[in-house]
Amino acid sequence: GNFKAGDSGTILKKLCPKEKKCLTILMQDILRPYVPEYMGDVEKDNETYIQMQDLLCEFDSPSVMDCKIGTRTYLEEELEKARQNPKLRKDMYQKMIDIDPLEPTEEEKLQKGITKPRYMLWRETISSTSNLGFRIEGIKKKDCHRNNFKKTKTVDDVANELKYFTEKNSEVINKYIRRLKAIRATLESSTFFRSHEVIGSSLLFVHDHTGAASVWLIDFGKTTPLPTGETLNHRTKWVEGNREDGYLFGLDNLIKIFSELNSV
Ligand code: 4IP
Ligand code: ADP
Ligand code: MN
Repeated sequence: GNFKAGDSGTILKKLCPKEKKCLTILMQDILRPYVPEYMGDVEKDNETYIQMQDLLCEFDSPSVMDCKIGTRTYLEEELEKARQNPKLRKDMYQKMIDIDPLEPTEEEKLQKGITKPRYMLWRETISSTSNLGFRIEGIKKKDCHRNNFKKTKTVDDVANELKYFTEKNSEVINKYIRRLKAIRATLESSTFFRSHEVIGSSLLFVHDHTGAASVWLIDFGKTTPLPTGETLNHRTKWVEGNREDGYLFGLDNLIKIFSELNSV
């Protein structure tokens, strides 16, 4: 995969230039406390890796949840590319029919392939990405890994998964809510955030049985700087060309759903 063990307290992730650039800027931004510390690059087996803080190392058998934030999961440039040169992806066609054999059109069935934006857009609508602006990608607990959240869509679906993840531990839930609100306030005044289209990035939730709990921003492989002077508000609806990503729309919803867990 993309990861290798690093020196103690660190992990190695295959270098992606876009992500490296983001982490470099983030080390000087007010968001720094909310992202893994970036410690430079290392070569291993003829591959370059970025070395970063292992966010799990302070926890004792942590439970981990990855939520992909935003209403859009592909770059505008991928849309443009698919229009110029529509490459048919057999793997994505296969992933589609594994979930819903009735989804492909007659033409797609003949081609046995679909474009990447076709797949990504459909994935957004069957999950909570399009309606809530985030989706659960995976939950890992002591003896159970799950990543079958492709059709987790409604507020109730998500709330049920959050109850399973937190086991309704109110200390943990309250720490998550406090941290998410601090992240939101920091995002709203971050220079980095204002000036980047944040696509495919996740919030990583980590807690353990001692009641320790925290959240970090991870995965900047598709996070893209805007042209100088341009900014996003991350809440406005996306229309092609405005580059909005719905990140704060998603974070608002996530905070709301976490907050309602306490009152039921
Ligand atoms: C995956 O779809 C994820 O959206 C990946 O995003 C994406 O990688 C893959 O595109 C796509 O096939 P499923 O989750 O439905 O399997 P992420 O890496 O954020 O999980 P990209 O390359 O867009 O980051 P391809 O083109 O890599 O297959
Ligand atoms: P990819 O680009 O392959 O999707 P991510 O950066 O999203 O990679 O990371 C994938 C998973 O690896 C996350 O869901 C998380 O469980 C784990 N991970 C990523 N970064 C860290 C980190 N700094 N510390 C601990 N675990 C991490
Ligand atoms: Mn990821």
